[in-house]
Amino acid sequence: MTDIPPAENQDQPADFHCGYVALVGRPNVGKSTLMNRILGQKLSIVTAKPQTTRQRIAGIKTTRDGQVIYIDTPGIHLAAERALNRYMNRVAHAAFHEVDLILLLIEAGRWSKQDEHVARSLESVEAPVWLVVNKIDLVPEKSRLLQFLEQKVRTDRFSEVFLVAAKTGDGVDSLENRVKKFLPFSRPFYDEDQFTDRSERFLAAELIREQLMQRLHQELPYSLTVEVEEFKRTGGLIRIGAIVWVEREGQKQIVIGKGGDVLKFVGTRARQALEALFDEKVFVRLWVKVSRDWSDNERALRQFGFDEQN
Ligand SMILES: Nc1nc2c(ncn2[C@@H]2O[C@H](COP(=O)(O)OP(=O)(O)O)[C@@H](O)[C@H]2O)c(=O)[nH]1
Ligand SMILES: [Mg+2]
Repeated sequence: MTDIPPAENQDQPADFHCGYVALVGRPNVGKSTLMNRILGQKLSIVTAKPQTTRQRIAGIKTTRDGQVIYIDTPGIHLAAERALNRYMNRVAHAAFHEVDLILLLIEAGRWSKQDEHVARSLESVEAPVWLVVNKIDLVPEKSRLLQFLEQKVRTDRFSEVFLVAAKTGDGVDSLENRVKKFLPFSRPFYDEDQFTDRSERFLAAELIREQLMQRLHQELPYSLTVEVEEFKRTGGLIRIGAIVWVEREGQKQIVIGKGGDVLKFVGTRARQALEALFDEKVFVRLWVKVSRDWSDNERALRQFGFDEQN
C-alpha cells in the first residue's frame, strides 16, 4: 500500500479502519447468530424458524484498530406473498447498496434455489461479495465439505471464501480480522461504547418476539408482532409494557395459553433476556390484541415500525 494518508490528516487515520458490512443470505443460514457471535452479545434474535429477523439491525464492533458496522438483514426469500415479506426483501436488498462489503452466508452442504437467487441478485452490486460457508460443524469431514464446494457452489464468483461455524465460533476470528483490514481507513462513525443503532424499545420488542416465536408453532410465529407501549426507568427498574398483536381472534387464546401460562412463560423468559442485555432489573407486562391480517396491511405495518426508513 503506497497511498496511506499522512498522519496529520485527521479525517483518515492511517491506523484505524471503519466501514459497513452486510450479512445477507436466505432465511436460516445463521446471519443473526454470526453477528451475535462477533459482538459477543445477544443482539439480534435467533430461532430455529426461518424469517425470524424482519428488520435490519446494525451491530457495531469497535476494537483498537477498527470499527466494523455489521448490518444483519432479513433473509431473502422467493415466495413473498404478503406485504410484510415484500418489505423484508426490500430491506435486505437495500442493504446491498449501503455497504463497503457483503458477506453472503450459506449453509455447509446445502446450496438451494434460494441461495442461487440471492447470489444472482448480488451480481449487479458494486461492493465486493465474500462467501461465508456457515455451520461447518454439521459437515465434519473436510473432504465432503470441499466436494460440496467444488460441485455445488461456483466459488469463483466470490473474491474470498471462508468456512465458519457461528454457533461454536470456529473460523470467526479470522473472518473478522480479514473484514476489518479490508475496510477503508477512516475515523469511527459511532462512539466506541455503542453496540447498535437500534433503540432499547426496539431491542425489547425483539427479545419478547423471540420468546414468542420459540414457544409457538405453525403459522403463529409469523402472525404476531410486538409493539412496546411503555419503556420507563423508575426506581432502579425498567418497566416494559408491550402488546402482542395477532391476526385473528382465534390466535389470541393460543398466545395467552391455558390460564395465561404461555404469556407468563414468555414474559419470564423475555425478562431474563432483557435483564442480561440491559444489565438492569426489568419488569415485563404483556397484552394480546387482534389487528386483522396486519402482516398484509401496509398501514398496520407502518404503525408497527416496519418503515422503509428503519
Ligand atoms: N449447527 C449449527 N447451527 C447454526 C449455526 N449458526 C446458526 N445455526 C442455527 O441456525 C438457525 C438459524 O439461525 P439464525 O441466526 O436465526 O439464521 P438467520 O435467519 O440467517 O439469521 C438457528 O437455529 C441457529 O442456532 C452453526 O454454525 N452451526
Ligand atoms: Mg436472522
